[in-house]
Amino acid sequence: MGTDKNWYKQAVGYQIYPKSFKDSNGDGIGDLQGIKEKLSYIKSLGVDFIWLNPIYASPQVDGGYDISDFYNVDPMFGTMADFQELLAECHKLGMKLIMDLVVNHTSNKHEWFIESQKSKDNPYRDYYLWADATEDKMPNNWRSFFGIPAWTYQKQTKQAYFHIFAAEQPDLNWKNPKLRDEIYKMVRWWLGEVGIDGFRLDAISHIQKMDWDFKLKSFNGDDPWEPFMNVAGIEDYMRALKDIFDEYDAYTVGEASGVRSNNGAADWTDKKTGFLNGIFELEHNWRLPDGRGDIYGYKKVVTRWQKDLLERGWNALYIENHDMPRSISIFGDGSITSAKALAVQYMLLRGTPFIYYGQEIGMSNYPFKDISEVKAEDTRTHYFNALKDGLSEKEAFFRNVLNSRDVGRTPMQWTGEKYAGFTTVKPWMAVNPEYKTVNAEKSVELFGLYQNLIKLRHDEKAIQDGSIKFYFERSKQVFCYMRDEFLIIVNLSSQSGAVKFVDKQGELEQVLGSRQRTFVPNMRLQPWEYQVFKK
Ligand code: TEU
Ligand code: CA
Repeated sequence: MGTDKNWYKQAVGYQIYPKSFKDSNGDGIGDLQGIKEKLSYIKSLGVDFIWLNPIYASPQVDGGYDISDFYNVDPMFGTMADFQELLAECHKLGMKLIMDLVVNHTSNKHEWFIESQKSKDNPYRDYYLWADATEDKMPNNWRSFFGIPAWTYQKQTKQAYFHIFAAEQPDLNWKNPKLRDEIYKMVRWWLGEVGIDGFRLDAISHIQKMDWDFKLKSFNGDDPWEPFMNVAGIEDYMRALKDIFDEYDAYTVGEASGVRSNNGAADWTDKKTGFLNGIFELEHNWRLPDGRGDIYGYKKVVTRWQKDLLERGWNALYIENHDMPRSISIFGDGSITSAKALAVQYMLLRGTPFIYYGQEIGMSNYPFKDISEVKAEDTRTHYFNALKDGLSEKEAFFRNVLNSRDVGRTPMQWTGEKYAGFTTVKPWMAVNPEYKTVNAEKSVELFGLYQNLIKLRHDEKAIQDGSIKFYFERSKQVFCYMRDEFLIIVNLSSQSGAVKFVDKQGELEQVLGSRQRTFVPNMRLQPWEYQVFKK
């Protein structure tokens, strides 16, 4: 699809967490036919493509990021035929569809790993990373992102296998050419045979590891992840992937933590020589001790990425995803007014914006009351680790549950009816109690604003790949930038704010605004006020 190689610069993506979008067959779990039913809703928002979180066969230890068969859809979502229907319908509506590509690891129930475990000379042994160990001495002291050691010991061969997420997610050995060929074959199958339009590459900066004797300097900050963050040698694997993506004209966006804005990001996303069409930075997700998003920190990170990728490279923009709490809850004050300001400030930056299902109607964090309500393994581990580390129950709950990624994975709120119109039975995860007032039928204003922002991006060259210049960088609350002839001003605070332009702006006309306003160099902004002016 798509002959214009630059289409993604004016495009907007919509991310769907399939388990929570729409249940079509009354088992309480979202599915592919459910998504198909709702395509016209997605289309009406104006987006250009959909990114589906994993729908592959999976034991669901990590929300589908533990894949047991790359070539099949998990039965709870439907069949391959359902998938083909969904894809065809997307294309008919002029939307593309991309899928998660999870190739840092598989499930421990994948047939490769089942084989690999059997013996040291099994043909699949080197598909994974094994090293000599004893029950109480692991090959090194590296840690997993999920708060556990990065090694799991197996008696029968007296070795341990390596995993940077759950123990049920053994890491693949990219140094093995046979493994790489299997991955490349699978990538070709989805792009060529099935015909999807591209991938969101999961945890891709981790596929290369340092030698096992690398010693961790500390367990704080970024250091514990250093041995598997964008490690030298990864370029070769990325280049090989890129060659395949090009054959199929695929759109690709990477989750590439550890690739720095000023060192790597431009190379990874350079139009001619890069590997991917864009990458998500993960730095802006850092939170204040009270669990809130850090507006000033967010501004600084985003501004730096925008500047560093101005000459070369491309950003992928987002304020929510399946790993983060809802933006209205952590950056906003819970009001739709704040959700609107959050929408405007990021949708007009340079890059390809993504909207996480429900963000367009102002869905907020699920108010968990007790750890027993939490199913997600990693959240539970983090919570119980915090208790072991001496935190009070209240504190551990606050840090690791109320601000965990599960609070943003609740069923989509379609209507004010029972179960929010998502399903007809008790859903796999509770519906947010706010659904009677916050749902797709009620939230037309916020939805309408997203439509307008998407339209601006589609229509205006300046918003697509115009330049960017920042104002008031030291302001703790006002985010303000110029995209050629467009001036965007957003007050990201429930306090009023002020701006004072010293350089001459000339005549400006209002394009969008939370209230009517004539541009003057000195303006007092209302809480969460947004304005878009044009020269
Ligand atoms: O997340 C990966 C992820 O967050 C890390 O790779 C990240 O680099 C690190 O935390 C940086 O500090 C992805 C998915 O989005 C997530 O849902 C999965 O659980 C995970 O990969 C494993 O597949
Ligand atoms: Ca279902």
